[in-house]
Amino acid sequence: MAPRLQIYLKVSSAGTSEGGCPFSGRVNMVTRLKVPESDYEFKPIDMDNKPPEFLKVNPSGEVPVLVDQETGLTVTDSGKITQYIESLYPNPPLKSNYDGPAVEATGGVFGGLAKLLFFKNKDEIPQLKANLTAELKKVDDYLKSDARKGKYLLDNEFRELDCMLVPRLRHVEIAGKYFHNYEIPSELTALTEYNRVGQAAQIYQTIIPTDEDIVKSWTRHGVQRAV
Ligand SMILES: N[C@@H](CCC(=O)N[C@@H](CS)C(=O)NCC(=O)O)C(=O)O
Repeated sequence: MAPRLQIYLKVSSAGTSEGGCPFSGRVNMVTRLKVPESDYEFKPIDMDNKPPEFLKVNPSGEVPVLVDQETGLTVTDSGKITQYIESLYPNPPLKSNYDGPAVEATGGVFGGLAKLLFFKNKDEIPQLKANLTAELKKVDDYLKSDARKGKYLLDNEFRELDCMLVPRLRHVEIAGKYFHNYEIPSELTALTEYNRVGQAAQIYQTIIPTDEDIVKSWTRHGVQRAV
């Protein structure tokens, strides 16, 4: 019998489930950290050639998607999927239901990057870069605050919120540089260190996409180099 949880993630160029989608990366890591191997199966989806079986499961065509064969439930959206996994497998606790200041502080990073990459005219690029930096500064401010209790976002364990943020920071780093020559400002010292430690974490190294797959994930949507 197929494993209970069927999890659809974006494919990589190598054909694995570690493609350049930060939402898939979040679910991929949470699954690996919590779910026994016998209970899940990753299904890598080629986004340029979505199989009918996948579109039947999620007609919107977005990844990630989780299908629980035991309950017949289909869950879309990375945040909902990771909460669902946490409800089924409470241990180890990844604090998927955490709703404190780190959520607010980290929530605008990916949107800031997307707005820059999808700029409408060249005149607005400096402002869009400043906006992205302002979002990153919110994370830096939080990391420098007393609310943070360890080397990762919440404490000394790589939690669900780290599974959310680290892949997004990798996109800022790789896509920001490639398309706009944008670099995370070095004065954001706490963020720079968090990014280094987070990307070095074993669980992220297990799923880290190639730079080419990150770039490809944006060019697929028409993003072009502005440098
Ligand atoms: N809010 C969703 C966003 C998921 C999303 O945007 N996925 C992208 C890939 S990274 C997608 O499937 N896009 C449709 C496509 O590329 O055809 C989540 O958190 O899961």
